[in-house]
Amino acid sequence: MAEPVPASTQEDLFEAVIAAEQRIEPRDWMPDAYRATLIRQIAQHAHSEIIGMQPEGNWLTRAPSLRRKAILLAKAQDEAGHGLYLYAAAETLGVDRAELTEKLISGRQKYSSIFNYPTLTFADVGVIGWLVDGAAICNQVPLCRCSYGPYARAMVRICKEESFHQRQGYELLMTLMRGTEAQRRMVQDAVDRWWWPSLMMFGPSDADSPNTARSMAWRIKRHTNDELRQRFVDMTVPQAEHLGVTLPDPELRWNEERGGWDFGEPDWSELTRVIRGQGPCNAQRVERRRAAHEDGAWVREAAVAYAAKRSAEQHTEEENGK
Ligand code: BYC
Repeated sequence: MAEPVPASTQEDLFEAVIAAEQRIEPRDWMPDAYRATLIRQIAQHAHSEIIGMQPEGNWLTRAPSLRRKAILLAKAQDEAGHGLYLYAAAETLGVDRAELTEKLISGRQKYSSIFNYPTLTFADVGVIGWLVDGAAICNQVPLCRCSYGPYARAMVRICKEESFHQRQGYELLMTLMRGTEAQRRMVQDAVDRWWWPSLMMFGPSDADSPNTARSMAWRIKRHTNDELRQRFVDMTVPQAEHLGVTLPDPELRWNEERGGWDFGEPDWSELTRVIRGQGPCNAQRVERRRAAHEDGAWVREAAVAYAAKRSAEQHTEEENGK
C-alpha cells in the first residue's frame, strides 16, 4: 500500500507546480488559504457577471432598433453563460452554487462595484461595452494564465466574448457620435459618469490592497491592481480621441519619460462606500437578484423532481434487465 504523502512534501509539490507555471487541478493538494482565495475571487467574479446583466437589461425593452435589441440580448445571454462557467469553476473547489447564490443575496459575498451605477440613457449601453468590458478585458486576459486550471480555462472563452462585447460598445458609440448634437452630448455625459467607476473596477490602490501580494505569489493574479489600471488608461485614451470624447480628468497627460499616461486619483472613499453596499443601486440590484431567484424556485424544484424520476426509472430498467 502506498505511504501517505507528508504535508511538507505536498506543499513542496504545490509550490513546484506554481513555480514551473503549471496548473493546479481540482484533485491536487492545495493550501486551505489558496482554496479560500480562489473561492472568494471566482464567486465574486461569477456574481458580477450575473448582477452585471441588470444595468444593461434596463434597456432591453427600449433599444432603439431590432438590431440593437438583438445585440443587447445576445450580450446579456453571454454574461449569464460566463456566470455559469464561473460557478462551475468554483464548484470544483468544493462549494455549491446554491450556497454561493445564497451568500450573494444575503450580502455576505461581494460583486463588482461597477454594477451599482444606474444606466440613464442608451449611450450607457455603449459606454458599458467600451469602458466596462474594456476594463474587464485588461483585468481578465492575465487570468487566462492563473495557476488554477478550471478558472484559467474558463477565462479563455470569456475573454473572447468580452472582446466582442467591447467592440459592439465602441461601434454603438461611433454611430451615436456620427449622429446629432444631442446624441454626441448623450455619449459625453455617459463617459463622464462611467469613467471613474471604471477605473475603480481594478480595486483599491496597491498600497491598500490586502490580497494582492499573496495572490501574486500564488500566481492567481498576474499583475497588481495599479498595473492593470495603468494599462487600461493607456489603451483607452487613444480610443477616446478617435471617438471624439473627453475623459473627465484634468490631470490626464502623456508622460514621455515612462511612456504612459499620468492620471488623477480616483475617489477611493466612493469605492469603499459602494463596496459596503451604499452605492446608488446596490439595494435594488440585490433585491432584483433575490426576486429572480425566488421566482425561479419552481424551475429548480421541477428539475430535481425530474432527475429523481429519471433515476428511479433507470433503477427499474436495471432491475428488469437483470
Ligand atoms: N468591487 O485586496 P483587493 C464583467 C474588494 S464582470 C467590489 O485588491 P483582490 C462584466 C475585494 O474583493 C467583472 N469589491 O482584492 C459583467 C476585497 O474584498 P474581500 C468582474 C472589490 O481580490 C457583465 C477588497 O476589496 N471581474 O466584466 O486581490 C457586463 C480588497 O481588494 C473591488 C472580476 O471579478 C471592486 N471593484 O483584487 C459587463 C475579476 N475591488 O473579498 C462586464 C476577478 C476590490 O477581501 N477579480 N474589491 O472582502 C479580480 O481580479 C480581483 O478580485 C480584483 C480585486 C482585482 C477585483
